[in-house]
Amino acid sequence: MLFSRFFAPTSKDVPSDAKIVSHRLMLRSGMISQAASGIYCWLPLATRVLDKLSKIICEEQDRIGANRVYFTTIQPADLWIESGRYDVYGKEMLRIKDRKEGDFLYSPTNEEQATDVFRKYVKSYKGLPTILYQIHWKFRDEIRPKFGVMRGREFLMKDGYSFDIDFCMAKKTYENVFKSYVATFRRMGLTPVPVQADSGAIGGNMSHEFQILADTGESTLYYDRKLLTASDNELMTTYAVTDEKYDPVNSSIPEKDLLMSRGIEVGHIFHFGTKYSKAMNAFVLDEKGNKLFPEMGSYGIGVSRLVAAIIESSHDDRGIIWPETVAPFDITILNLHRRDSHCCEVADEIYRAVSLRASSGREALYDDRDISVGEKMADADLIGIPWQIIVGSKKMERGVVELKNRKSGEIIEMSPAEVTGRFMS
Ligand code: 5CA
Repeated sequence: MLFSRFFAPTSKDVPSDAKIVSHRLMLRSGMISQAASGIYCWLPLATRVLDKLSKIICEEQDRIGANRVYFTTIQPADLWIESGRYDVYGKEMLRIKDRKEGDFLYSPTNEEQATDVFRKYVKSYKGLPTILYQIHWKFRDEIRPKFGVMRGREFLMKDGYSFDIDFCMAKKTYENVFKSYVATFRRMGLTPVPVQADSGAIGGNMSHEFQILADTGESTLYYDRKLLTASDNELMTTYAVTDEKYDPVNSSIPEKDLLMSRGIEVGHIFHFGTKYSKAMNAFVLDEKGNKLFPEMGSYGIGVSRLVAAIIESSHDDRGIIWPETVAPFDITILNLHRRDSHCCEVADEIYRAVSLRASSGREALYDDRDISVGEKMADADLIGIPWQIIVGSKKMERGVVELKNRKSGEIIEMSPAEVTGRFMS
């Protein structure tokens, strides 16, 4: 992609109303454009990151046999009246009337709809277990949207719904999803901290939140220091709770081992048994022809919130530092002297070579804009692409270009052939 064609309206101005670093950096790097309070357009850089996150999520969901679907963003109110949640949900739900005065709503979550799809098609126990999931926009009319996309009103969520034959199988599914979430967040360059949680409006009796430690997080966590070194198997049982569940009097952890941190909730999983299957009469027939109400769970990831959470955990005072797996591009090529024909030739050639996807599989953003060297370098650091290939006339006199790692700041001089070779393997 040529930067001269790329829509990334970067800015040096620090937005005064953005209180946390991720919000400031998302605005300054031209990732988002506010449409209304808590409602944002996702511009190209941000869209590319959402796509990278979604791809990782889908690959990990595939591994546990979950099926990707699109439920609807607009749902008929009837489903929610049936489950009993239509009145309970209150003002967070955006209620809509169609032209025939029919009651609809914009999905804040899709338990009812998943249960409805399930009951229409699955009639026998042989159809279990089933997991359906989607990555789709949600709307919750939050009373206080804040911190940009961190707590928005419109946000992108991965939401999954499982149906199992009994509690034992449902627990197994829950554990599989738990492990797959740990793997998912790790692949995004994050260290997830799973904590036992309350299940709130979703209901249920087994629930974990996945938190990312950050001072700007809205949750307060109490956890055993062992959690920081726990193996995947130990993670689920190591003591960690949110402040809603923390009981200082009955805490089983000695004070010296108890840590307290702020965290950003990037995922939340729930087991809620037959709450929805019974309320919505979603049953299958068992081997003997008896009615069986599936044990259900639901599993969310805040995909759009993750973009902000990753920036909170990976930035410096110059800008974003994207982990390689989720970066909007792998490489940015900076042609510092657009009027120097030698620089242009070399930069063009490097761009052609590394962005030929068939051979390199890499995505490159080529900064061919006619702006100052300082602006180009500042934008590259702000946008945070993991590798910068810098082509400048001084170095070219010696036949070298620079390869800079955004994270470490390390710069290595290389010949153009070496640098392309480095990304072709
Ligand atoms: N139905 C379940 C899971 S499928 C559910 O809705 N869970 S949730 O309410 O906990 O939301 C799932 C995840 O979405 C949260 O962990 C959080 O990361 C994200 N999320 C929730 N509300 C917002 C919001 N207002 N803005 C951004 N992300 C949000």
